[in-house]
Amino acid sequence: MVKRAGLRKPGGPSMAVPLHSTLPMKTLEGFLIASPGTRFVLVAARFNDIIVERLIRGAEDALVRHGVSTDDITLVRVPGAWEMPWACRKVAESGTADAIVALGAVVRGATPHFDYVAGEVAKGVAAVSASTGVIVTFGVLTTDTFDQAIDRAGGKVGNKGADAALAALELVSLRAVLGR
Ligand code: INI
Repeated sequence: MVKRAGLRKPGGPSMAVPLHSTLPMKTLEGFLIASPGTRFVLVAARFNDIIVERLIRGAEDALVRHGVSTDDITLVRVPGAWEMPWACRKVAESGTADAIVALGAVVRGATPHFDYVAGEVAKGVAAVSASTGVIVTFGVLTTDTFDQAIDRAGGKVGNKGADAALAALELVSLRAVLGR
């Protein structure tokens, strides 16, 4: 007899939640394949440049390895993470990008400055995507230490610039399915 995993009442002796759906539901998802001519804009802060440079290289490398031409990747530099929402909005409204990848590094210091900058860049970048409908992915590190940032910029925890670039690539492909 095949026993199906199913949802039981919360609070029961055991809550069996299926890890994979057994139902043949329709699933829409994107792939990591670029259509020729898809335009990506990397909006990157210059602050903490040692880290951000690695995020930029990670993003560029990920896109190129997945078939994006360097001619279709544009880099926009801004002074710091605080300026990124403004730049992302200008790029989004210009109609020149199929997807924007926001890249920066906000590292906690001795003052509350971090909290203001980190909070505003996250909210601001999300707001640009929500209000314009343009894909904007988030490759902005917010870490307690410089070492944690290095670890996530091509160090032992991967490269968040590459991750954000691949997320953008996937969403462009998903958008083709979902419609603009
Ligand atoms: N900008 C960053 O990108 N990362 C930081 O860690 C950071 N800290 O910690 O101060 C930072 N500050 C600069 C800020 O983004 C603006 O460029 C500046 O305030 C001028 O508007």
